[in-house]
Amino acid sequence: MSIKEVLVPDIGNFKDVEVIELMVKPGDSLAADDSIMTVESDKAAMDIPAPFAGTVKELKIKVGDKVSAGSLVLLLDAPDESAAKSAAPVVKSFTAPSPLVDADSGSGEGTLVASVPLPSNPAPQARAPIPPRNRPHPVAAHAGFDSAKPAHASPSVRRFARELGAELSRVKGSGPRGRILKEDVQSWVKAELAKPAGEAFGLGITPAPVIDFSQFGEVESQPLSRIKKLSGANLHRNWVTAPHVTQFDEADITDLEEFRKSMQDEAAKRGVKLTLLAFLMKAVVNALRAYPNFNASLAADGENLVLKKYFHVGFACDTPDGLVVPVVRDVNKKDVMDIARELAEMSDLARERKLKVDAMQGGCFTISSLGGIGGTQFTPIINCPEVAILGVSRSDWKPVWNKTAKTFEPRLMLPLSLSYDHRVIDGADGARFTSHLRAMLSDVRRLLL
Ligand code: CAO
Repeated sequence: MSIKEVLVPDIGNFKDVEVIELMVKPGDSLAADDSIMTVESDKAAMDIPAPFAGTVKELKIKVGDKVSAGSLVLLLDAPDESAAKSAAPVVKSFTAPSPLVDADSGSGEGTLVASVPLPSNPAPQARAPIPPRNRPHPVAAHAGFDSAKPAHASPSVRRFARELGAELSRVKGSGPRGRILKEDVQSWVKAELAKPAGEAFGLGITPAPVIDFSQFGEVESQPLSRIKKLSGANLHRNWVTAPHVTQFDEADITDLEEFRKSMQDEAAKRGVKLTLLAFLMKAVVNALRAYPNFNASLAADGENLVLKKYFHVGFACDTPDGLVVPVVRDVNKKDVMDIARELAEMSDLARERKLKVDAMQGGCFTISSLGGIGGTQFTPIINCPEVAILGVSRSDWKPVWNKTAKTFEPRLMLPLSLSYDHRVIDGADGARFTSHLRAMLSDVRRLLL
């Protein structure tokens, strides 16, 4: 081991720049490239890294000092090997500079943070000239995440904030001239983590008050089923993250119901209950083909839409333990009888808790039918990452103007509620999709095409 001097390296045209931050103190063990200090001119700030590993013996500068290339920074107790390396004519760390783009910087012009190790105090005869491209690259001193509120922070603090995912524009600086220090970032992250979930995401959701309901009357507490807990969390996330719009419509299913009933006996002979839901599945696939954006998911990067070439349709199934969504695969390749049989089998399995996990995966679109129960309309929650869901309510006989618009005819009308993710689907397409469905359902022959 020997005591080596660490000098300010060649920092280009910068002279008499101020030391604004010291990251080390006597006794600290440093690895090569660890940041020692940050210097700042009126235009830029840059970190000065340790040229080699060692223990800080003595600091020769303090915050506020002005330094230039060659100024003595500190004494480092370093292994003789490091010293020998640093004195070599070609310094190893100079051969592969890899400046990192400073993603926090909003200036957009050459905002690079130098992470290039620099030689500090090679013996004069061994000092290698520093090629300009290998000099530390300054970052704009006041470049911020949000240009409306510039963040004033050193490259190392920016890097630290980036590692923790902290937005510097939201951190209040306690350093000189409002500069953001590492401790400020730490405090900000701690405070964010302490906030209730909704608030931390910037939703400003007031936490629900804890109420003792027994003060108002007799109560009984029952644990939520595992399915309710899981689906509850997913429904909440889907409701909060996907901007929902619900499009309402009505389909005339008079002829469809007549046809379905006329087929009941034949279906029964094949051991099938031919349900409306099976026809709805066929109609939905037809509409998904016509409007492929509905058979899609947003990619995780939020930059792409993943269009699916398969047609797996889920259906909400009410079970004693809560809501599950079995998925009928390749609906486009099956006839209504097969679909009806599968719907019945899957519903039974779901209610007996025997449905396998993979039978609930891979859905492209979901149908939630409450028609067998009642209600006129409802707004279903999208089963993300799908982008739309069709709600079906109870059909009802209604007086509808006939084609001549002179008399009313009793028609069986089926209420439809299509909720869609407005990030992916525009209102016009939402209305086109339900109109397409209406056309399919009001003329059963179309379903065969
Ligand atoms: N309008 C009027 N009657 C309807 C109807 C509609 N839209 N849909 C079904 N029916 C009638 C049927 O004709 C049948 O009557 P019959 O027994 O006299 O023939 C009865 O309701 C039962 O219908 P079905 O056997 O076809 O079953 P279904 O399609 O109504 O239900 C299933 C199947 C799995 C969807 C249902 O059991 C279920 O779980 N529904 C609840 C779904 C749910 O909870 N959704 C909300 C999720 S939150 O978004």
